[in-house]
Amino acid sequence: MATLYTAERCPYAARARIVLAEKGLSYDAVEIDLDDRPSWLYEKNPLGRVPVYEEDEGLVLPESSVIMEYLEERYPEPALWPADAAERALGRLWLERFDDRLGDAYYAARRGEPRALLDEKFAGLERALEALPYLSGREYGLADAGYVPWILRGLDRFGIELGPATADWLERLSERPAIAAEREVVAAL
Ligand SMILES: N[C@@H](CCC(=O)N[C@@H](CS)C(=O)NCC(=O)O)C(=O)O
Repeated sequence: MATLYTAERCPYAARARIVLAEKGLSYDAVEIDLDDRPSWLYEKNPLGRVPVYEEDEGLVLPESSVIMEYLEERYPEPALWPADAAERALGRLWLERFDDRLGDAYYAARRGEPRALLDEKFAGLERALEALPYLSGREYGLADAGYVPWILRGLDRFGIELGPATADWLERLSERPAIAAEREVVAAL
């Protein structure tokens, strides 16, 4: 049995929760109080951050995108990267450029900085989703799982009105039990 050191309010941890759920994997979830982190967390991740994914066999893995990629390789079914190499590469680019395409603007708005930059990033997502049904291309995948935690949290926090393509995308995603479960986590925060 694996363990996920996690926090319900953490969107990075949500990435790992979503992928574990998509793969149908059981695990122990250890909820970390981010305002009073246990000192032993730093032994698992010197940065003291969640998520950390740990296996009984000894693997201790921080960093949400690394955890997602590991789970995808270790448990290939159901596949969460498209079969097409170019689509996979573009999906990985979404994850690689997350800070630029959404994260930095999200956290700036959370610090109370003007919303304009965040609105611009949502407009960028809308343009991408007008062109293709998923961030990872023609099929749902890790890029979508990698962005949706911030969309779910941003809707409530910033009262964002999604463009039609992004709203449709979110509706399609929400039909997936893994995303519906995360929506419930966010609703209960
Ligand atoms: N790059 C990390 C970021 C993880 C992260 O920032 N987690 C936050 C909670 S959402 C955290 O643990 N913050 C505590 C800190 O930064 O000291 C990842 O992708 O896993």
